[in-house]
Amino acid sequence: MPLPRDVRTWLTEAWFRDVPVEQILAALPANVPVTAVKAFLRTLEASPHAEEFGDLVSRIARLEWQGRIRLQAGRLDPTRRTVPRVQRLTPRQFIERAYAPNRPIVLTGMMNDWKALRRWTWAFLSKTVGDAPVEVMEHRETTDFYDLNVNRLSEPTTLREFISWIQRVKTSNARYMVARNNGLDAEALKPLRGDLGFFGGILDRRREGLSYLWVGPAGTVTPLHHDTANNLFCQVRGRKRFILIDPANAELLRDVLSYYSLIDAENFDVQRFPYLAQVERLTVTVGPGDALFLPAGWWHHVRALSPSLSVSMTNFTRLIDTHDASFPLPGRR
Ligand SMILES: O=C(O)CCC(=O)C(=O)O
Repeated sequence: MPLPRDVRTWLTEAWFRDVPVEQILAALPANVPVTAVKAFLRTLEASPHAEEFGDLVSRIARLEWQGRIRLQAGRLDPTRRTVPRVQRLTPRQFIERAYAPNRPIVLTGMMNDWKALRRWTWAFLSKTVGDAPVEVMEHRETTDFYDLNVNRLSEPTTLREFISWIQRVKTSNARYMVARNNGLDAEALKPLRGDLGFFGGILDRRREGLSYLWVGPAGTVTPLHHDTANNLFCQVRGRKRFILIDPANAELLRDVLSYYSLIDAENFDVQRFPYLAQVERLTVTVGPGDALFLPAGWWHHVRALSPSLSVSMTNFTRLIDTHDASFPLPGRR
């Protein structure tokens, strides 16, 4: 029986990190056959590409070490143990405190001019744009990796029907209108755009098509993942709890499916993923009028604590090329 891919990857890494064979065998889970492992290690040893594998593994080991150094140094700064909440920042302060250092921050008081904060009640939305055709992700409870299956799970409905369901259901993760389904660019939702503000100097109002709408009941969960764009996550109604993890925890990239992590951020399984014992989580809750800056690359897990409506914006004035992510994605080959 061939060894599973994750076991082969783990063995390859351990072998090229010069972990002694006895130590590798001692660390094997009980259900992995030792004879198959020994045979696999022999193929590694005999591989004509052993040098190239060795180079790659050494590079990964050094990147992980560099991440650990950064994290250890960061722990000396108590302000990094929480996500700061700051009242109004100038664009320059925003660049210095959050955007340039790639640090999450909650901006408060900067959405005061958003008409959406006062107008976007469920009744108002049903009345004004209730007929808008929207795509809602359905049956999310049927698979662990629902967000990877967003296209397959999306179904058309109207905003009115969806809002009425949100009001009826107490808490649920079964249905969620997520950013990728259909957003503020949809013709029928365009009347809502005038209700948004612009974060003058931080976001660029001329860059359209980069704002996304999230609508759902209490209980929606977006599992741990990282984006490839900087994101200003603006909470309009309801409350959401974010768990954030610094990308300097490079070990997290060992257990991924595309941009999603196999790790449950709310319940760390340290038995299965021992490196989690060293990983620190930052938790922050946002409510109406809060804008969370989510830096590109930061891992985040999001749970809605009440019926919620959010707009995420990626049209920053000082765009940096975060989309230049030309790495192969595990789980997608
Ligand atoms: O609000 C959510 O459920 C997820 C938000 C998110 O992951 C994002 O904006 O990148």
